[in-house]
Amino acid sequence: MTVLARRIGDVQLEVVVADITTLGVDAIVNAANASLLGGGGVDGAIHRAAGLELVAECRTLGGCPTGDARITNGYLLPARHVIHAVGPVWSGGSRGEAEALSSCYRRALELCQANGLNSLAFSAISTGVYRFPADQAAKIAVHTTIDALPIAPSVARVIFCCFSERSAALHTDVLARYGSPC
Ligand code: AR6
Repeated sequence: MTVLARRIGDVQLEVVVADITTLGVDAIVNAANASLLGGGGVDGAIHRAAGLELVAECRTLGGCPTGDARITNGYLLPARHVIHAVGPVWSGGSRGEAEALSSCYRRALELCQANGLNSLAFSAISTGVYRFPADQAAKIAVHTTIDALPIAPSVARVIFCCFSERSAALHTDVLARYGSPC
């Protein structure tokens, strides 16, 4: 369900409430851990829906540091690719958590550009098991994405895929201040 859609230049940005494994975009962004070998939450849902070939490809990557991201195929998912971003574990906010979370969004957009991708959907990285405060995370997600759009001119559509109405409201509050309705 689309909650809000805004246009900034040639790019459409949307807040939707959905299960990210159902979205037919060029890439969905997973909230992974540093092993890249799967886990619970959205990571577990993506691995279940993609099938075992996904974890087989992830094993070849040798993990990923916090704040960075890696791209794989999407296998049985409707999405062509999965971008596995490793968000920070929240530990009070003074250990570089905001910078690391921001870096996840920027790195995902860089990977889209490097692979010529047009559409991507972000999960709300770090806001579940990793306990990043959802309001602060939504601000970082939207602000970083908008700031980084110039580094990813291949991208024409960005979805902030929220799993709850509350998460969607937090993203909507920030995104509504930008661009024009579409
Ligand atoms: N579609 C969209 N969003 C979802 C879905 C889904 N199917 N399922 C959950 N979410 P989390 P984290 C939302 O805990 O905090 C894993 O075990 C959820 O409501 O999945 O970055 C990894 O392996 C929340 O808003 O990721 C890591 O070990 C958001 O996704 C660890 O959890 C992120 O919650 C990463 O923790």
